[in-house]
Amino acid sequence: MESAEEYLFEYNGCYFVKNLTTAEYLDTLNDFKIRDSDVFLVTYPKSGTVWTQNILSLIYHEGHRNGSEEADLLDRVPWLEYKFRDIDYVNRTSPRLFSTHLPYYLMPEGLRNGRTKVIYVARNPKDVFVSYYHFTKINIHIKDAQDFEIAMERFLAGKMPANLWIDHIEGWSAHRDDFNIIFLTYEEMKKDLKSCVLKICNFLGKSLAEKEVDKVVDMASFNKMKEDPRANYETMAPDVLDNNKGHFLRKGTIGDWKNILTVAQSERFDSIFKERLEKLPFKFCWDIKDEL
Ligand code: PPS
Repeated sequence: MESAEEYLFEYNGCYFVKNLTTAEYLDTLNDFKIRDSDVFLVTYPKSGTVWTQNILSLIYHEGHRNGSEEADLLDRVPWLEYKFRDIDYVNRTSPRLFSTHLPYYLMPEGLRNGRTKVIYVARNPKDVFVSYYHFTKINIHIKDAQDFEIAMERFLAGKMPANLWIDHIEGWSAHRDDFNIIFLTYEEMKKDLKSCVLKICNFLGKSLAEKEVDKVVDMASFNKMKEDPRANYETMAPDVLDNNKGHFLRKGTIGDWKNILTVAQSERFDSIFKERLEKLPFKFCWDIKDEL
C-alpha cells in the first residue's frame, strides 16, 4: 500500500490527488478570469458537494427539472481544480457554475470582487471522515489505508486532499468578508431542504415558482438522486471511480459515524477539533434525531 504522501502532491501548502491535476494547471487558477455571474460551490471533501451541485443544476436548468436534458453534474457544475471533462472554462457561456475543494487562499484572485457568488457547504467532521473512508474504497486514485485507525490519523493530521477539515472551514469563515459568500451545513440541508433551496435561490437572485422549488427539493432527495444517473456520479470515468466496489451516494445521513467510530475514536476527534469548532459560527448536529 502506498502511503498518503505517495498519492498526494503538495501545492502551495495544500494536498491534491496526483493524476487528477497538476501544479502547472493550478498555477493558472490565480489569474483565472472571473465573471460577476459565475457561481462557485466550495466544500471540504464529502460535505455535500454532489448534493449541492445537483441543487444548482436543478435551479438553473429547467431541462434537468423536466427530464428533457441528459447533461450530468460533471458538465453542469464542473470542478475548478480537477478537469474530469474536456470543457473550455474560459469561453463557457454564462452563468458558469463551478465546484471546488480549494482553500480560500488558492481561489482565483478575481473572486474577491465582492460580486461573484460563493456557496460554502460544511458537514460535521465525524461524518465527513466516515464518508471519506468509504470513498477511498471506490476512488481508484486515492489509496485506501486498510487500517481504519491509520486512515483516521491521516484525516486528523490533514494528510488528505484539501488538508485539515478545521483549517479549511476556519479559513473560509475568517475570510468571509473578502467574498460574496453564504454558508450552509449538510445538517441543515438534511433537516430542512426546502428552506435551504429557498436560501440558495434567494442568494442567487433566482425566483422559481413554488412548484419548481418543490421539484428541486424532490429531485435533490437522496433516493431520487441515487436513481438519477445525471446526479449520482455513476457517469464518472471508470478509471476514477470503481462503482462495483460501492456507490458515491452511500447513506446520506447524519450520525453514521456512530456506527463505526468507537468511543475512544470519537473522543480523539473531539480532542483535535472541539475547541476550534466551538469558535466557528456554524451549528452542526451529530445525529439525525438531534435538533439543529
Ligand atoms: S465529494 O467527493 O467531496 O464530492 O463528496 P460529496 O459530494 O461532498 O459528499 C458525498 C456525501 O454526500 C452524500 N449525499 C447526500 N446526502 C443526503 N442527501 C443527498 N441528496 C445526497 N447526495 C449526496 C453522499 O451520500 C455522501 O455521504 P455518505 O455519508 O458517504 O453517504
